[in-house]
Amino acid sequence: MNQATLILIKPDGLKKSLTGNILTRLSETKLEIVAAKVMRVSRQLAEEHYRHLKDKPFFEELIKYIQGELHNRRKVMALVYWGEEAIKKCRELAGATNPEEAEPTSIRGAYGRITTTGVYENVIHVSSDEKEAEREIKLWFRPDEIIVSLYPTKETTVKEQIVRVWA
Ligand code: IDP
Ligand code: MG
Repeated sequence: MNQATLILIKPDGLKKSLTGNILTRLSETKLEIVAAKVMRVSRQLAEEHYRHLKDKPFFEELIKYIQGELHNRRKVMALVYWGEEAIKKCRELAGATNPEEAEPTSIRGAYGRITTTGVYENVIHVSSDEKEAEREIKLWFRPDEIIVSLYPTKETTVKEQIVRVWA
């Protein structure tokens, strides 16, 4: 069954120059990259992305982490991978949430760490099921940023919107 999953290379992954390494590992899956971008993460996006963890004691630290404030790297690389069993394959390669419990050869096992303030810096995000993948992909990407048609779209007229174009 073909699935889509959101992958984020988190700010620690970018700071540690792991982008190439992580993409190489993910290419083992033979999945297709159907969207990719480097972007800043607003507080609103961070809170929405991690809304299921809102009541956790590490929530505030987690928001700072994904926004890049712990690593002085205010960006993430966001990608959508698509293909057969995409979620399972990418979750397996990523490894367990806690980097100390993750398989040593998994991405998180090899490169993650637990900070002294308690958030798991685990280098990569992978959606955990199809419902979460859909919610997250719609949160991080507009339909026209993805080269395949994953979910239903509609056309709408946006009036008086200010957009930036090349000068
Ligand atoms: P996942 O990233 O493996 O799907 P989630 O439970 O969705 O795990 O948690 C999102 C992120 O929050 C994790 O990747 C990790 O960075 C952080 N996190 C989750 N649980 C803990 C915890 O118990 N302590 C510290 N950080 C955590
Ligand atoms: Mg999760």
